[in-house]
Amino acid sequence: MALADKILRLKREKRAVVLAHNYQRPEVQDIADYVGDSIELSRKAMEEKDAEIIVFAAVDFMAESAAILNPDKKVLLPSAGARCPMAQMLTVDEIKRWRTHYPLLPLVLYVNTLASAKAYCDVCCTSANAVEVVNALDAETVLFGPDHNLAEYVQEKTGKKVIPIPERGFCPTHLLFQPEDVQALKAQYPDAVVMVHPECAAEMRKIADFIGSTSQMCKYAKENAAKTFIVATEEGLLHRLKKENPEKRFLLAYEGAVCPNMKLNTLERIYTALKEERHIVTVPEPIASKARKALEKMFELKIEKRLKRDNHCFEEFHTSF
Ligand code: 5XR
Ligand code: SF4
Repeated sequence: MALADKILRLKREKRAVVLAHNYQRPEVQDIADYVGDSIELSRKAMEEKDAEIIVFAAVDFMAESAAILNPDKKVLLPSAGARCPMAQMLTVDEIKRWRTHYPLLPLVLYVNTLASAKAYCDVCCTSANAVEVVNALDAETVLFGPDHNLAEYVQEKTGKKVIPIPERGFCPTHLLFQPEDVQALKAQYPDAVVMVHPECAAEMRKIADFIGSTSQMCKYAKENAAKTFIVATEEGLLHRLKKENPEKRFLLAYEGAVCPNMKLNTLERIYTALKEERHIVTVPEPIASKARKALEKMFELKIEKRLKRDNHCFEEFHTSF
């Protein structure tokens, strides 16, 4: 029996759900119950009331968030080595140091942080809602970590002062994108629309037609009439974009833009993880409850804002997140 079929059978037997991040290998996305960004996936897991096991095909911090938001389920990370280097860049000691310097400023942490760091922040954000979260805060200056490019983007969009902590936290994969590669593709496809992830450097944001998270790119590509898109984010997203929009053309802005940690989750590892029920991701109390508060605050801030703007769009909040 093919490996994919073996996984599907085991999944049914064990009442497991496989969630795959947008950056997973195509064959992993294809056997998953849901494909999305980490928070979308964690929320999907919350809706799966009958599921006992969640196989979270992504990296460490994403599985941690799923475990925090789904304390009654067994969350498995198929590859124990799948760690996000950006999340490693902000330690608790570093946070404490900045907190001592700026005791009165709110600390906003991108979800790309470990649970131990989240436990020390006031509110979390994703790349999809960072601007809204910072806007909703009653403060003109905020501490923001760990991605300094996302911090800079949020500063531009909100007009608030956004202090990056650490000073230069970054995603090694998104920093590979260069404007010259996009310009070369543009010369070949002059009508192409350029979509850029906010973890990319400022020069990339300047040449973007659209800046957004992976989930926002999917939405934008579906709704935009253009036929060709140049995409500056991890290559895994192109599989989903092509699948959802078979009549459109998607070009990766730089062929080497691969997150090696995301790619550690192979079908073989997913099968073994499910069979042996490993590697179980747990977040000890009280870290989990503090981190959960910061995640829940993010959901609340966004709800309040939406409700203020339009009383009818509560549903929209859930689907567009
Ligand atoms: O770079 C990432 O880790 C991916 C991503 C995304 O756009 O999917 O930036 N993840 C964050 O937005 C976390 C949200 O789920
Ligand atoms: Fe981390 Fe970048 Fe990989 Fe996302 S793409 S998991 S931020 S290293």
